[in-house]
Amino acid sequence: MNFCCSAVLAFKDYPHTPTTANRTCLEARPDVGGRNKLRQALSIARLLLPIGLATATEAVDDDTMVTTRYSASALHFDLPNGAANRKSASPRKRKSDVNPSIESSKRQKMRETDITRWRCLDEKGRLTWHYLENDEAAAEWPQSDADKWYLGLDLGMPELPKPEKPLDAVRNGLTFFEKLQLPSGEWGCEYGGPMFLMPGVVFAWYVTKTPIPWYKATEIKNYLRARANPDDGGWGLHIEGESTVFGTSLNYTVLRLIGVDADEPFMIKARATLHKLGGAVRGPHWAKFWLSVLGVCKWDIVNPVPPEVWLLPDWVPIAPWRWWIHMRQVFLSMSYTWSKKWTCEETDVIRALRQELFVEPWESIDWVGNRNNIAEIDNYHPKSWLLNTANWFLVNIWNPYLRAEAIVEKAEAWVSKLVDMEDENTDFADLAPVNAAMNTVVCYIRDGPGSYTVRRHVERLEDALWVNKDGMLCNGTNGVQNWDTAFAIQAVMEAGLAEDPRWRPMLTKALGFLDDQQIREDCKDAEVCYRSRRKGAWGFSNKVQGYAVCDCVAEGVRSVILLQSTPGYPKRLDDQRIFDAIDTLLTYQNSSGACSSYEPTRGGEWMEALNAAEVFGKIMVEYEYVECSTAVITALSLFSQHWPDYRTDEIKRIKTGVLAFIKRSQYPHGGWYGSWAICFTYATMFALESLASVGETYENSSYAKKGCDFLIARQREDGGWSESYRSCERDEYTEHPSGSQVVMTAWAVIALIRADYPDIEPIKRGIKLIMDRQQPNGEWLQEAIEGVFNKSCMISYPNYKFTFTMKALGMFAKKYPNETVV
Ligand code: LAN
Repeated sequence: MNFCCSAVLAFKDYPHTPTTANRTCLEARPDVGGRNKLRQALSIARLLLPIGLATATEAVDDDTMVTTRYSASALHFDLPNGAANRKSASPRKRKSDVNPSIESSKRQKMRETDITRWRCLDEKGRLTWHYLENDEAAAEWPQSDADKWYLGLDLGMPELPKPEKPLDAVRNGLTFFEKLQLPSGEWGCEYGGPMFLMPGVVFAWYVTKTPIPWYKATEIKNYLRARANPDDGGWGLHIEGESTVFGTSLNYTVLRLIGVDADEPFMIKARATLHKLGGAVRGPHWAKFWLSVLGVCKWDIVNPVPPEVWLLPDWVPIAPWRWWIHMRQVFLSMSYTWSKKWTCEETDVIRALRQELFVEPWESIDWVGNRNNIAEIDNYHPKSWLLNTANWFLVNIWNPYLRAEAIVEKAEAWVSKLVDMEDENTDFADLAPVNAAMNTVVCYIRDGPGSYTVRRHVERLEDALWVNKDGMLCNGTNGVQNWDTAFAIQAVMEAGLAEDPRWRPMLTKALGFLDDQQIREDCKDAEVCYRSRRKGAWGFSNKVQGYAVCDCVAEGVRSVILLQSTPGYPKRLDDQRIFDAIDTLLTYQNSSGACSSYEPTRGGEWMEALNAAEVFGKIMVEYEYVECSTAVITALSLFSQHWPDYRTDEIKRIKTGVLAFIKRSQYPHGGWYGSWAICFTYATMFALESLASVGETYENSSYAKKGCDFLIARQREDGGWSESYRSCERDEYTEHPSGSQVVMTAWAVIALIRADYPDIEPIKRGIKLIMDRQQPNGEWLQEAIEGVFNKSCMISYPNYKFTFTMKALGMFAKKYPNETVV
């Protein structure tokens, strides 16, 4: 059995776990670009891009090519200018190539893009992908190492000397990782996982009649094929999950809208799965919403999303400003479109979808009766009796009898204003692609085709798209730039390598990026649109998105302080800018003591009873997070070492509050639940860091001891740790069936070293696993998915396999300088 097959078998329960087994190598390409040359190439490429787009527009058929339910027409894109010759010289294997269940004889019907023509453009941390159809443009703008790495192409990196000590492994890791640094100084990455994001983008394109170039349609199709469940052909909530109505109905619709024929075998298979699950009437609220926008469902099937809720006075306990920011922003634009009951133009493909997505004939569907019908597999968070009662009242009393025109107008106007403020504060990038797609639809309904707001939205949706070896996907945010860059800096610092001149240029560039990306101003009219202080903050991705996140501020300021206090680095941020960051950080403490993500908690946990999304848990309000709270106090501890007199009392208070929270949130088994990555291993690392920051370690703290014992008890035979995303869903530690994972092993090792675990042996075994998994070129390969949000949805952090592994190795090297391990 070859490795590809065994990888597929090993991940049977987790069918879409990416493996690198199917990466193939292209010839090494000479690196032609100097900085100026690159800049020149970028401007030529920018000039030439519209040409590519125009060709593409002509090449893409609209929905008229799919006329009947099972028409034989497939996605026949015309091949402009000899494109048939432009395939990559070496065949690029995609996941679908090793996946017999989705291999199709029809595959050759689909035109391939030439993988060597994709480029990721970095404009001060705004990352967008471009396909260079024109030979000259492609020659002028060569693929960078980072591009190649994102696309699964070989970088042609030489084998490095075999590491003798953990620090050698860090050096090798850095040698590779340095190649991936982008021109603005940050690291980029795919940020996929959720399978409900691309549908929003494609639906926004479709309803606004935005042409979809052939190369995008091709790569979206490739990606969805690669991510279809190998057993049943459907799609889940996220790439590792089982097929759901949510994932399958929306992604099937995406494929149809981009021109894929209903008759393709993989479409037939997906449809059969959807029908087995009961058809699209059994989708969750968000699926019903989108399908109604498209006119595939009727609006009667959607539970109410009344914009009137936005008219509630601020003191009302359920007023939307109190909700978790993602929920309120989604609710905001959704409520406008729901209120208008707006539906896009009816087309042949929409008519066809009405026949394809349901088990029963479309004309006989009881839309009202299916409002609360949801497939078990989708129903992660069933609606509460409170929400069901509220929905009943809205549908049967409020809407028909009490919803006066004047109230509706007022509510829609206020919601529309808030949408504008969100767009203005983010230059249309918006909080995340979910609300960006929905805001696009709002602007289209309100401002019409061709309006500036729609055009700018469409441009901005690009920021969340990504291309990897499997195809085109939509990222969870417009990137992970600040976050990954901060961790990269900290990994080198932990290893004690920052003063080594070899890494100075890389770190100086990274510092420059953080300098550039610090948010310098609060939002315009912040109180009106319920935004918090953000001056001096960093967001998760970049400055233009502009949402301060508690732990992103913490990791950002920590990295800046660390580097700026190391000899040989410029002082890019003066003291006042550091104080600005600290002032923002200090706004995050809740009355209970601990910290949340974007804002301090504004509403009670009981509001979860109004969670209408069904597919996610813990979504309605801000909670307190071990991860965010730890990041805050470790950053503040470092800050106080440098500026001991600044806001001393408040810093002391926040530290005390966080510590009490860490202690009371420890599980009886000794671990902590992680909300933003998987799961107990991740949060236990943070909790032990918190304890260590005040000197509580294995020897003197029962909490730290229990935390270490928890980890030690879960170490595997081979020295690694392996936690599955099921832990997040089930709230109990669950192993990943594919065996030890380097990222989790690194988290556990970091935790044990921080807590000063007395026995070096288990730590050494973990370190050995990390070193054994390192490739001869210094790289680590992708394993199972690392991140999570809202308990049920997983998300990838591809750079963690560099940043946390190197941090673990570096910390080990510092603590045990004479240990060789191998
Ligand atoms: C993220 C990504 C980063 C993450 C950390 C900084 C790691 C965390 O410590 C705090 C929370 C935060 C900022 C976070 C919040 C929720 C996000 C934005 C995401 C997980 C990325 C995608 C997700 C977002 C909610 C996806 C859209 C889905 C909805 C349910 C609206």
